[in-house]
Amino acid sequence: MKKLNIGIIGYGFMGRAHSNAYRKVNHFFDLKYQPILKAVCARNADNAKAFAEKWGYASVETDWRKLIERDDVDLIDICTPNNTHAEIAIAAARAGKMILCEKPLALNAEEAEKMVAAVEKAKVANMVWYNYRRCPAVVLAKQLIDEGKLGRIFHYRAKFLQDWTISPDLPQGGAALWRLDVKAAGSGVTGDLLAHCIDTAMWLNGSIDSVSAMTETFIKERKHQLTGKVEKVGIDDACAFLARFSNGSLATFESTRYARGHKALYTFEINGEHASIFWDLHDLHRLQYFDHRDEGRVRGWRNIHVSDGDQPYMKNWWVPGLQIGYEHSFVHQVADFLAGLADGKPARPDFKDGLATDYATDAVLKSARTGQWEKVKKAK
Ligand code: SOE
Repeated sequence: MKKLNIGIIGYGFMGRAHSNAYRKVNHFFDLKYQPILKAVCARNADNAKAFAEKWGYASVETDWRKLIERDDVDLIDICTPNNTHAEIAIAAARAGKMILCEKPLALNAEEAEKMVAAVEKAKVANMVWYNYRRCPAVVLAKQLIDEGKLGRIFHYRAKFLQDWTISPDLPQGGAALWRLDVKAAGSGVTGDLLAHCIDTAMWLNGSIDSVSAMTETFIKERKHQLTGKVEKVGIDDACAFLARFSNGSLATFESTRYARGHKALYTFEINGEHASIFWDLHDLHRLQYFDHRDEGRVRGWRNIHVSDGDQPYMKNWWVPGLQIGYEHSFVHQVADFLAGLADGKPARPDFKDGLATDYATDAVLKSARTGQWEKVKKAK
């Protein structure tokens, strides 16, 4: 087995999710590559050391530039706030490193274009962590659509609802709260949550042609954790948009962090000529499927428990009936990345797919400003 030395930057929520995936992947998937946890990089040396000990990283760096210069690191995994992705990724590509980057790829499409150009010039393997594509039930949805089971698609309906920023006392900026600071995040729910919905939607239903959006910032000012001052809030707290897909189907997308009672309610429903499907992140191992071609007397929504060996990824886990969860989507993404390295068929979403999503989120934010329908640029 070939060793693939990982240098991870950032040790927050995603640092843990990715590290867990690197540690587990070879226990469950037969692969030609093995990730080796070489180094974790973070500005705070004590925290980085504690993380390295907990997860088994062999060394610690406090400057990402040093990490990128290291000959014993093959792959840079970027788990830092959005405003740092472009600079790190472009430098890593120039140093010839493979790059796995957290979503969204960049603050905006302009930055993302430079990242795509850098990885293409350096010819380095690259991928963006849109992990929900790797939930077995979502992959089953993809299979059903690609097999034509739904027929012509008329509607796509997606939502991502949360409720964690309702309090006006919640500060913005700094550790854990950078998602509320527009300088670090680029946008609010559009780049953080709708980007997931858009990535899945374009994977399942093709490219988005145009969008018409509205956004709102409900809490206009919040104390900034780093400056200690009350500052204007620049992110969108909520966003809803209409979309036309290139295949002619119509869509609605909605996201908010102000839906009391919902923590991470990502759902999508797709209605086709023959059949419909529905998926819900809170019940992620299930896919609901309605097929109009079933015999009338027994026709109805099927609630498919995706845990059988002939369903996506499941032969690698337990026995039929025993489900898996959120963290496994990251294990699957690493498994597919490593398999792609071995067989020369790179796993996706790659940086170009990440750019396509950034084009869509840029168009959504533009439409919210102009009040007009906006065309979505296509990644060439
Ligand atoms: C925000 O709360 C967040 O953690 C996103 O940043 C993730 O991408 C999403 O998967 C869950 O919610």
